[in-house]
Amino acid sequence: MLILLRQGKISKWFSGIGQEAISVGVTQALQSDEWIMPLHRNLGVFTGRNMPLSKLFMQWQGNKEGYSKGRERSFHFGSAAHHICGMISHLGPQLAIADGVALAHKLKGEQKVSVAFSGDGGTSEGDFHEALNVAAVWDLPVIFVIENNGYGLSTPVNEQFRCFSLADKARGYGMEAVRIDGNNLLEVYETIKGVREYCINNQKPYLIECMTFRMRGHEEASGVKYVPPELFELWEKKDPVKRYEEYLIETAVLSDTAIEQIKADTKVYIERELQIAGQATILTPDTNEELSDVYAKLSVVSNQLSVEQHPNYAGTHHSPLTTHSYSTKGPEKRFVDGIKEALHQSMQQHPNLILMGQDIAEYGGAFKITEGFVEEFGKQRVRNTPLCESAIVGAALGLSLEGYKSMMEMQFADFAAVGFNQIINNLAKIHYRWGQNADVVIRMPTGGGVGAGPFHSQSNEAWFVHTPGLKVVYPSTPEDAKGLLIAAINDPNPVLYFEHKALYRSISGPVPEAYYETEIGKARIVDEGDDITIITYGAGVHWAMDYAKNHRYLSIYILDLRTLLPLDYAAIGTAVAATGKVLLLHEDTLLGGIGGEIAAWIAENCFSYLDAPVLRCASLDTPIPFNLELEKNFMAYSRLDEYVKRLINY
Ligand SMILES: Cc1ncc(C[n+]2csc(CCOP(=O)(O)OP(=O)(O)O)c2C)c(N)n1
Repeated sequence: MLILLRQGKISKWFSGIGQEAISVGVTQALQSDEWIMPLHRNLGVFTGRNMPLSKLFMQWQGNKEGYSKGRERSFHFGSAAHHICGMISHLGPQLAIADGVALAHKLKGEQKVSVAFSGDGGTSEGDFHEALNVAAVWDLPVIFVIENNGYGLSTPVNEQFRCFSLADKARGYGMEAVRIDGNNLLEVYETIKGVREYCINNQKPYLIECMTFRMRGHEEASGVKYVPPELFELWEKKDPVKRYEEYLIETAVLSDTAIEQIKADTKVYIERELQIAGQATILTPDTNEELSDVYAKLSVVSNQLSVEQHPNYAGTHHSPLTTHSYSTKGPEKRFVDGIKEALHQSMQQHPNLILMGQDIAEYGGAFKITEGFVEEFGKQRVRNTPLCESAIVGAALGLSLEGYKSMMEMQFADFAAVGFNQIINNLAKIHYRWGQNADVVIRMPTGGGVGAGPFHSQSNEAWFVHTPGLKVVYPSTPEDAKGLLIAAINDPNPVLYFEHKALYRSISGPVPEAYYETEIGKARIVDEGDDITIITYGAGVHWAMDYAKNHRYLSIYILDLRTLLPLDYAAIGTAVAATGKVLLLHEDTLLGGIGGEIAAWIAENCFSYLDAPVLRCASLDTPIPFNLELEKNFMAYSRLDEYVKRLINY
């Protein structure tokens, strides 16, 4: 690797020289179908799972025939076939994915563990603590392996933490832990074997701190000036490969000549594989392919268990799926009931659907949407979570690796901020990066109007609309609340489902009793009209409808976007053409809101239809305030009349 890097034949990569025994020992001690979440020093995990070197070289050359079609660098890729989950640069988030995989094993009653790696530096991340806590509280068979090599990038451990050993951190969570010599291959191997048995038999997590040393810089360019030279001399003597070689000679397992032969054969193998990699075709960008790989296809169910195969299957009744048409009628239900019915029918439909969230089990959730679910579907599928938003999003992804669907309820959309990294970097990017889907729905109780202040009423949908790989839906009616949630759960991609809290019990409408989908990506014409067009979503739809009702002399075309990512551009175009005067209305603040994006699209694509500038009516560019009068003043609705008049009078 060093030679190839210097020759420019592979790109920047992170050396595990001096730490090989850990990756190799761990991988050899596991079954080949047990998931590993490796990090940047774990080449031995990839080679240990027998990934062809030629394809690995193509990966490091950014070639299309590597593991990520040239989209990812160094070790940031995974392969479901090899049960290796690709890391993201942020390190800590990978630990919770192992929780999710372990939960899947537990639910299926499988005799398996998952393994996640961390460096000593990574143990300072909040994600480390959340992942350990969830694993401990849920009694998950997961092994956390820490490679304590004494340094972060350059930061020594005494500037990283104050506990004596990292194993102590596990004890704080009620988890067993052990510190071992990470440079002794057999010690690593035997420890993992034993710990694996412990985790499976006791259904508990375990932490292993492997003491080791990094013999080279963080990566080659950064050097090792900050490391006292005597440490290299000390650790050189403990080199894991040499030690194992000596052991094999001492015990007469191998002779000097046999070792020379192995080295010669390996060299030939490497050269041959490198040559194959060198013959790979040069990558030519294909924009269509780039765009279409962002999302998993709707038909992708490759790693899904069929309903009947599933251990949770109890012969539940399965209704045929229909697509909702607006001629369909149903009993009057509240918005909140539409959500509840969608979840209930989806739980019956998908025995592999797991619900997770704070207080969602016996308590029924902050908004009582899952009331009664735990009695009907059990604690395994309706899971109270600790206050660990990041780890729960990560666990949801882990469940998806093992063919489960999951719905996570954010208690309030505002709290997605502490799970943000997992959502935008792990869930959103995974399919584009290495072809793995994230079959996860996150419910986001959102919006203001009830005097709940800056941290219980934000509109944060725009944070997510800007992230390729996510889908963002935002119903405004009870029937769409049901149909969009069913569609979101059926969709194999990560979907953020925004539900406006003020609509929960204030809005009612017909909700068909059938199990049906409202198609994601399709807007709805609420009303046709000739004077002006209002394009909106969520609470904005009701503001626009109220306004139209109170101003009957105006003929207003109202478009409910329903999905914000992907947007229904055809419907937007038609709505613009209908009146030539467009107002974008949303509860979110103005700057960087979705209205700006749609206004730009209209300017670019519908200029000839316009009879007035596109206007945006949004909330004030301040945090959302608590006092009801201040909140009213903040809300876009308080300026709606002014904007409509400006548009009409233009
Ligand atoms: C969240 C985050 N912060 C900072 C970095 C930059 N960074 C990459 S590796 C690294 C050091 C990691 O140290 P450690 O966990 O001990 O692992 P090691 O590299 O020593 O194996 C840092 C600071 C990062 N990748 N992610």
